[in-house]
Amino acid sequence: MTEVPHPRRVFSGIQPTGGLHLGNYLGAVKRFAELQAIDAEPIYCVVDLHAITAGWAGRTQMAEDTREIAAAYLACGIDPERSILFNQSQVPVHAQLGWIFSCVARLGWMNRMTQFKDKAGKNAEKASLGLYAYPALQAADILAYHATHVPVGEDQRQHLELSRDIAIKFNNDFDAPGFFPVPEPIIEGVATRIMSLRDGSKKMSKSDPSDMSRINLTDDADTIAKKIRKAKTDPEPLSETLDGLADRPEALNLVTIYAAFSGQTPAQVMVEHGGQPFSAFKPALADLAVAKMDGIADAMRRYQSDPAEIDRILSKGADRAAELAEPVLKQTYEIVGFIPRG
Ligand code: AQP
Repeated sequence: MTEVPHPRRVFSGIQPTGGLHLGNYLGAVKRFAELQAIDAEPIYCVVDLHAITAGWAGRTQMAEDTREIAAAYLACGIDPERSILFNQSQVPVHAQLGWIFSCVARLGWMNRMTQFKDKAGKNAEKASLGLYAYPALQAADILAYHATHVPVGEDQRQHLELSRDIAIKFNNDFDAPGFFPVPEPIIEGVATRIMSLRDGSKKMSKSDPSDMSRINLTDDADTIAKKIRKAKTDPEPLSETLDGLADRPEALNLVTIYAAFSGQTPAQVMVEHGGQPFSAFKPALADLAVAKMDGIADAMRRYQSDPAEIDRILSKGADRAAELAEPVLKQTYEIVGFIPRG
């Protein structure tokens, strides 16, 4: 087989395991929307198959959570005419290719995944096989489209490396040089790891039991301002320079959020705000966050009030996604030597 370079193609996904927060927005979705100006037809997926790896929210909740993520994508500027927007379970290729990749990935690789260790906790024996195999399905999500670039937050770096290893090993083991591209993560900007507002050592997360730990995309202006006002900090004012925040993760997190919203570097934020007490910096950050998130919660409510329209957008996106993924699966089966139905 001759190696043909793969054209650039962007793919990323978000699990419907609860509403999106500021970390998902600054680290992922805002970037997804911006990439529409650079990339033709990026693919953005609501990865619902992944959402049952760590438990089931219930039938109604599952569908509502899926629509909520779709509404968040749309409200944050994903345009279904310029991007392919769909939910994963509508395109069976993901699961079919995921099986093949489960046979390519090595147990030793999976055993190193820190996210499995974090999510399975102390009782790993009771974790699902799906949670363990999750990164092989994630590789299938990406490679089903021969995607070459994957915008994600820092927490996904290790999974992306595994996707790269799977692509390389499939190409080698099945004697198909260059068939799957080796995808590159896009982990750019200052906001690739936004931390909890209650604990600067933990990332902001949907599954954190404390709602005060995160700013939700559905929060109104008063709630956003209150959460920033109450964010955990130490009693000292901001240091004069960024170096002075090295051992102050909560303060550094607030400066990082300010930088991400204002389009500055954290060092530039310190030129303007260094030395300020939090009684001055927090209100400035709250005003900025409220202004920059203005309209997102309202737009989400508007989309969510019309679930039939969301379902229509997802189905149309799934048709287009299937058009791209099915030929890749067909070629993969041929490479493996599976006999097709006559
Ligand atoms: N705190 C964060 N800072 C920057 N980026 C983040 N992402 C998640 N948290 C942060 C990025 O958002 C995208 C979607 O993530 P996901 O919901 O599919 O999975 P996750 O990383 O597991 O997100 P959560 O909030 O932590 O969910 P739960 O609590 O369900 O595990 C990804 O690109 C991710 O990097």
